[in-house]
Amino acid sequence: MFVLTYSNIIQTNGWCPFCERVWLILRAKNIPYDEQLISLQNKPDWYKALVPTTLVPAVLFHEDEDEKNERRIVWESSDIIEALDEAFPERTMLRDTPEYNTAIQMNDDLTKVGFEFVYAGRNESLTDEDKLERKGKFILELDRLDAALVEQQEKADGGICFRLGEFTAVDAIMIPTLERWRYQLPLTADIDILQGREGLKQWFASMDSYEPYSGRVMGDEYSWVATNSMFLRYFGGGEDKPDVAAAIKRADDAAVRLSSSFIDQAKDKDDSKKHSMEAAAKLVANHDGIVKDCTRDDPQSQQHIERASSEDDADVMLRHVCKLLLSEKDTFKETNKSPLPEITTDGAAAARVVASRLCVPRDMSAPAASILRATLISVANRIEE
Ligand SMILES: N[C@@H](CCC(=O)N[C@@H](CS)C(=O)NCC(=O)O)C(=O)O
Repeated sequence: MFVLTYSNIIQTNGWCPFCERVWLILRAKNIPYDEQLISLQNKPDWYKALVPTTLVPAVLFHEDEDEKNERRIVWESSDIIEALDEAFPERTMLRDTPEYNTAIQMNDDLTKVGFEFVYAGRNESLTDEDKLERKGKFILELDRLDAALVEQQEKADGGICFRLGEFTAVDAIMIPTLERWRYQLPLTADIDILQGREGLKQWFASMDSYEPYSGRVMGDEYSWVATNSMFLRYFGGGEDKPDVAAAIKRADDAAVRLSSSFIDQAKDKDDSKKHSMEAAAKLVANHDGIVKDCTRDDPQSQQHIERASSEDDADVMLRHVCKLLLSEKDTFKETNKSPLPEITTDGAAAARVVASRLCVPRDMSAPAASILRATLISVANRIEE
């Protein structure tokens, strides 16, 4: 068992950086695992009984070979990573070297000053000068990391290069927070962490091309932008403050802008059938939940997105989209050729809602979501023709 916080129901947007580290390492080490998703707002009793801290992630190791059937539960992401290296030593993720320890320390320093800067808005006692000072410290640490990455990349002489050359636990530990900052800070703090930082840019390019990350764990720009207003409501320091309200509006507007180009965004993405199949499988497994979600009249999140009204049309639309995704042929070409089922324009509205509600990596991988969103919008456009 491997526990992730993502809820299968489309209502919560769980990102747990600690789960993501473990998830990525499981994939990088190619360890077979089952995942169990739990709601953090309403943790199941079995989980509370099993994990003393009740925090996620936790991993249940079980060995069925030789009928030993040993079961061992490990929690705390750092202990889990260590236990995974012990149990599966073929491709270790931890390193006992000064370079590794320095990289971990540098990341600790960066996240400390980064969160002190990001959450400064919540602290009423801070002056503008204090906030500026926090920003300065953050920028300094980002530059320090960038310089270390450039140095590493120079040794590697171009091509794929992780924090210490090859992929290690330090990359898995770094990526969840850096990914969030990459997409959210341009909106919330007017900071593009990649701007002028070639080392960081190269590192992201290496991560983006690393399948254990990009094939499932990676979040995408739209999901971070679309959930930004939720983060701001929780952690921004109060919606009543004009700058927080303005940031929420900026985030929602940016999400709407991005959603208007889902088809274009999918054009240069990996559109292999594997990803269409993944999207189709998710639509089938969660069909009833998705129909309800895109037509509900009391939405709990993304309330600015107007929901569709007919469950029947949503149902017909989703079945059609699923058929397109499952077809042997190119999904987009099929979208334009295949006859549309009998459906009203409310089916188009439902398709647009589902595309805007899809959240990565909660619901599926980034490549699968990219194909699904583009297919939904193409179908919506055809219905409205
Ligand atoms: N030190 C822990 C931290 C885990 C943690 O804080 N998980 C959060 C989710 S990001 C959690 O379970 N929160 C639920 C709660 O606080 O009840 C680790 O590294 O595993």
